[in-house]
Amino acid sequence: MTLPDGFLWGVSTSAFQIEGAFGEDGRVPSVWDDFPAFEGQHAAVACDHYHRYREDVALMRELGVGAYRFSVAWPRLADLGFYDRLVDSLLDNGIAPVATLYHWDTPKHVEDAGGWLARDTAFRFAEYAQTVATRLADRVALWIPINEPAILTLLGHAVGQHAPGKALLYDALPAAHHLNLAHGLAVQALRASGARAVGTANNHTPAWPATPDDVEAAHAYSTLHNWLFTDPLLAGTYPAELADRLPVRDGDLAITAQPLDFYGVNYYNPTRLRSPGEGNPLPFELVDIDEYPKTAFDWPVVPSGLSEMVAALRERHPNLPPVYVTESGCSFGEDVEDTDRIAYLDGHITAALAAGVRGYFVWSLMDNFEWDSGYSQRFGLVHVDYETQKRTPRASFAWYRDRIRR
Ligand code: GBH
Repeated sequence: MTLPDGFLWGVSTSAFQIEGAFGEDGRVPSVWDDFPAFEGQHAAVACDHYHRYREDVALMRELGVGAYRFSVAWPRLADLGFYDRLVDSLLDNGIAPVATLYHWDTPKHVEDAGGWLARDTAFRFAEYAQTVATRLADRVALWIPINEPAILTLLGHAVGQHAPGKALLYDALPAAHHLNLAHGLAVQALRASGARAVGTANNHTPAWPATPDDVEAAHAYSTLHNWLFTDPLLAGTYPAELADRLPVRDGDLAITAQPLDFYGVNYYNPTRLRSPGEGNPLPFELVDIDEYPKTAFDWPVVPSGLSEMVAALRERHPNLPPVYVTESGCSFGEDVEDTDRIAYLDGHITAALAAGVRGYFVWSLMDNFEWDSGYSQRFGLVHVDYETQKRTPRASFAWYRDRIRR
């Protein structure tokens, strides 16, 4: 199979999950700093990437990736020097920098001023985007303003499993609109500062009805998880069934629908739904998918879900820009002989290529702080010993390197 011209092989990480260095160079606290995680774990050191980035870039060079997707920490706005050095080091090693502006680490002072439930946060975010772009736009290849607004809305604001820990159910929906608005304003700011290519990265999941009677439940879930975050960006509309709950003002949907150079899909697994039982305030219930193998997180391994999802996106949005898989990966045990991860990646890369995507980014370069699950879940091509900070490439690292060479 021949790859499209300019196909990008990459790896992804995010600032909060790897950097550590909480108190350094003027970093301010974020909503995640003290959010409860598995066994009281926290990310104050994490992979100490802030101090070890040269070693990590050297690993990526050995891996042979053409691109590295990282995120800039909004809490580090006062001193962006680290990202300057990181970007230069990537370029010195022939790796294209792909920068996400925001991967969930909201500064605490922004949250205290209302966070994503406040419209004003979208404008504060655009100012932040402008500052980062002024500093890095001459060297960053691809920009992603916001990582997975769907997960931030649903887990962070509707059910409270992620920071900022709000469990507002449908009252979380204003956050979705403010995130979509922030995306559009940031795209404008990035372009005004000379950004080369701007897109997005959202989490998408095919919604499978458990039985023919559950089609409505699956539709309701897909509307909330998928379409609430694609329609305003790609069509300048909102799904009709949610429109009443969104604080949209005149002109907002022209802002959210900025033309994009690419569309990033973060894919992990499909979701199975059934109609809600009595007393459930939501129009669906999740049902276990048990006819596939599972990862350590218990997520079903379904490579075909990736091609199915890309097809669904193209069907709903015929103007969908070129697609990159901006995250795909799995958590398995600590073992460095990770044949299960190799099988996972092999299946998902095959599905991605069949779907005609323009790039594939493995989540993740190395084991890292998995949000509320702390260090208990390992997603890395590289094993990290959190006592010594020693990095050890797993078998999947060598496999991915060979796959890229091929
Ligand atoms: C991404 O989110 C994040 O961008 C990244 O920071 C994170 O480390 C990575 O994934 C791994 O988690 O239990 O079957 O219902 C992923 C969002 C939300 C995707 C939960 C899978 C659960 C599936 N995930 N979802 S299931």
